[in-house]
Amino acid sequence: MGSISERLRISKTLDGAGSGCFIKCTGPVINSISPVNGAVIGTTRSAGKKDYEKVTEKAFMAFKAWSLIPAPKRGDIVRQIGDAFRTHKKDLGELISMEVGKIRAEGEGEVQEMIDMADFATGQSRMLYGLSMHSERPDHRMYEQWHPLGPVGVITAFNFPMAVWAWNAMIALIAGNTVIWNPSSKAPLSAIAATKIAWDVLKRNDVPEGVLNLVIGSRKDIGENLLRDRRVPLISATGSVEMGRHIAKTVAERLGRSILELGGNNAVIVTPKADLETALRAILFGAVGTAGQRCTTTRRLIVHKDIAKKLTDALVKAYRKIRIGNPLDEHVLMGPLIDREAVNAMQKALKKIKEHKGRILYGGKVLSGGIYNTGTYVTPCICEVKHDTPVVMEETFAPLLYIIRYSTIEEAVKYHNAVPQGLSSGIFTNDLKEAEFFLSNRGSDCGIANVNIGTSGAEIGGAFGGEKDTGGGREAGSDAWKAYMRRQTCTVNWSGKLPLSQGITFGMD
Ligand code: UN1
Repeated sequence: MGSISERLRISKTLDGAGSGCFIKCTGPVINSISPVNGAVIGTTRSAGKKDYEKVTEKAFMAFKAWSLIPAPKRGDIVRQIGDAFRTHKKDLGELISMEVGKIRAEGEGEVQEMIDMADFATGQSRMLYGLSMHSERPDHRMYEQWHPLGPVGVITAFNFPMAVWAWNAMIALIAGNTVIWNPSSKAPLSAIAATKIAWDVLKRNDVPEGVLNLVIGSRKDIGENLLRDRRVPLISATGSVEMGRHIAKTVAERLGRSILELGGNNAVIVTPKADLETALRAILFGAVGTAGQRCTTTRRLIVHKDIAKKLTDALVKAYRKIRIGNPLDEHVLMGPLIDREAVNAMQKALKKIKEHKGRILYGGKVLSGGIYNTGTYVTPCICEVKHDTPVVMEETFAPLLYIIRYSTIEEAVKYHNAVPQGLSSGIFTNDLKEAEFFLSNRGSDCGIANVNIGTSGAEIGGAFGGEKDTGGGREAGSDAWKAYMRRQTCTVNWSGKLPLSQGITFGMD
C-alpha cells in the first residue's frame, strides 16, 4: 500500500469531511481493515453532526456561484476531472482492490466507469435540451427548459466505492448542482482519494469550495441528517431495499425527490437454442465477478430442463478452476467478500437452502489458512433449488447461484419475474421469437434486459436502475440527467392580446 497511498495522499490519519479541503472532524474513528489481508490500511476520523452542518452549508452557498457558470464550461471542468482520473487510474484501481477486495481488472474497470461518466457528462453539458411545443393560442411561444436543482445528496454502497458517486456527481455537476457525498463507512479511503483528485481540478479552475463535498459518517447520524435536510432537494441512494424504503419515506415526508437504486435479484434464462459457451462465460462473470457483490450479480440461472445437466456440469467444472485469493494477483478471478459479516450472511442463506431441500452442487465453503485466515474468503457456490424457495426471493450479497429448471419459455419468464426485485436480466437464445418475447411487455420486468449478454457490467451510456423493490430510479446515461434538474414550462405571449387557453372567455367589457 505504501506507495499508492502516498501517491493518492491518503497515508496519514484522515478527516472524512470537507468541501474543497478537509475539516477537523469530530466523529468516531474508522479503521479501514482490508478484506484482502486483514491489515489496517487507513484511519479516518468520521464527521459529527456539526461537521455535517459546516459542509452542507458550504454546498448550499456554493450552489449559486456554480449554477451561474454556463453548462458547457461546467462540462469542461468535468472533462478535466475525468482526465485526472485517467492519470490515476492504476492507483485508484489498486486502492479499490485493497479496500473492498475486487480483482485488479475490476478495480481498474470501476475507475474506467468514472472516466466514461465524466466524458459522457461533458458531452451532455451541451445537450440539456428542452422541447418546444406549439401553443393553442395565436402568437404564443411555448417551451420547456431545465434549471439546476440545488445540492444533491449522494449515498453510495461499498461495492462500487467510486463509480456510483461518479454516475451521480458528474451529471449533477454539469446540471449546475453541488454534491454532498455520504459514502459507505466500509470504503472511506476510496471516497477520500477520488474526492481529493476532483478537488484539485476544481481548485485549478478557481471554482469556490463547496461544489463537491464529502461527509463520511454513519447512515444513522450523517445519512439521516441528509435525508431530512430541506436544503437538499434530491437524494440519490444506492443500497439495500430496507434502506431504500426508509429513504423513500423520509425524503417524501418533506416532499423531496429521491433516486433509488436498491437490491437486485438478477436472473439469466438459458434456452435450448442458446450458444452454451457464450452463456457459460457470461454466467461465470455475472455470478462470480466482484465475488457476487454487484447489484447486477447473476443470482438465478433459469435453465431449460433438457440442457440443465449439461450446463450445470460445465459450470461446476469452470467453478472448480476459479482461483481465489489476493485480488491483485493477476491469476486470481475472485477476491474476498467485504467482511466476515458478509460471509456469515452467505452461510445463513446456505443453511436456509438446505432446510428447503436445495442441493449444493459446488462450493459455499469458508476458506482458511494463509491469506484466507482473514475469514473473508469463500468458494463460490452453485445450488439447485425450487424457484419459489423463500431465500431465492432475497438478495444475498455473495457468490451464490441458484439453478432453477423450466419447461416452457412462458414458465421461465414467470419464474424470472416472481421475485420482488427488478434490476437486471438476460436471456441466452439464438431464437428471435424467444428473444423478442423476453423483451416484450410480457417478458422481463426489469430495468435492464439483455439478449446474449449477462446481467452485470452495464455500460454507462444507458440509464441504470430497476423496477419494483429495486426502487425505480435511473442514473448514468440516456436522459437520466433530467432527474437532476428542475423542469420549467414557459409560455410567452407576443400577440398584444390575452387569449385564454381552453377557449375560455372571461369578459370584462
Ligand atoms: C452496482 O452494483 O451497484 O452494471 C452497480 C454493472 C456495473 C454497475 C453495478 N456497471 O455491473
